[in-house]
Amino acid sequence: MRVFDFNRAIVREPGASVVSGLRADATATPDFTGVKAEHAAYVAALRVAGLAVEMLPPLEAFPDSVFVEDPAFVVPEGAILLRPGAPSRRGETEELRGTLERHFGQVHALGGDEYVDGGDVLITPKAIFIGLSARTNRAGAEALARALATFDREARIVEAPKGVLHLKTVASLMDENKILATPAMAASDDFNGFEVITTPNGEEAAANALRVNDIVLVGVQYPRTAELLSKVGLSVQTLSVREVAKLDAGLSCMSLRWRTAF
Ligand code: CIR
Repeated sequence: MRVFDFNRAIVREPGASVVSGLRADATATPDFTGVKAEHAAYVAALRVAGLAVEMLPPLEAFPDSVFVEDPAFVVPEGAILLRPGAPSRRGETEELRGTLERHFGQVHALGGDEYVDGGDVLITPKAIFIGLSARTNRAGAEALARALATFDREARIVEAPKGVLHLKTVASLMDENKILATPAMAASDDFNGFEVITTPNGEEAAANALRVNDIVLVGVQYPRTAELLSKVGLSVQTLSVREVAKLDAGLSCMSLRWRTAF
């Protein structure tokens, strides 16, 4: 089984409050109808790729809760309830607990001063990379690494480049041996042993792409990246992420994905 083979996903419908979500550029206000349309197209793409998608109801009290990847991390062996680094997002974790307990026999949790956003956790066949960022601290990364070790999963703690939201803002797995990364991330030694494909100038935001089964989802506004990926033999499907990008989000953020035996 490849780490990007999935048959299940959890997503959360965006609420109208999504337009008040956290973002670095407060002048770029997303449009609710646009976010809903992008989310619906994303869910449709996951279903076409073969995933059974469970859609959770919107949570108006948590504007960023559509980015369901951040409050948890899942692998087929179990789930880990994370503690998002942004105070406004912490309550999202509890809102996921029941759903994850229904799907997974083992559910771990972080505690105390341990903070991790799922956007900082990149699964690869070699290791699960945990990026230290403004959202993910060392105590959180180490606690997550210990939880993953109980599933016999090896974690590797790295630094996300300064000024980016998450590790997966700047890197994503394309196949067993290929990583798509921004030039800043590609310049680190973290992905030694992988073939690193660098995002073209001006398309750095394309680095938050998503490999799902046999396809790679890429933002439609990044045509040069899509072409680059097609040229190395990947099956690319483009989706609009114009509105969610205004919330510093991309394609990995909107689902939790895993594979079950049934
Ligand atoms: C936030 O700042 O938390 C949200 N506006 C965006 C979260 C994006 N999540 C992700 O990349 N995993």
